[in-house]
Amino acid sequence: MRATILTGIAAAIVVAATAAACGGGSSSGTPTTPTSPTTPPPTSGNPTTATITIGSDGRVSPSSVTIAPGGRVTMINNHSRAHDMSSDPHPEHTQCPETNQIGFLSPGQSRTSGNFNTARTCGFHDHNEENNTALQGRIIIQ
Ligand SMILES: [Cu+2]
Repeated sequence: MRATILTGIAAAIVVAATAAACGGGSSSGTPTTPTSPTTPPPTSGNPTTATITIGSDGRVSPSSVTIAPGGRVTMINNHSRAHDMSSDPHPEHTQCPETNQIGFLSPGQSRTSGNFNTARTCGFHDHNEENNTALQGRIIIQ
């Protein structure tokens, strides 16, 4: 009689363990404490937008900007020549594809990047003047 009860308990434990194993992670069996439904992104205190101007002297100013994750950068071309603003490294432009949305800027033209969602540093350059350091800079996302 007693052995039967123990066997029954053992069987129940096996069933429970199997069910937990097959739970697919939906339930660990531990009561979950409700948390706030969405965790807001950490506010870094940095601005979500920044503007870089290519001046009449053919130099980017400022050459370095810092934005918060999710932010965007607008580049304005006030130079007399067109510039093709692209992500490092040249010529792949793969580091920060968001930068490549700025791309080719005719004189007087401006365009905004995509959203820089990942905290990192993104170098940029003029694809047509890849060695011109006056047209190089960085966008720091933090
Ligand atoms: Cu390039």
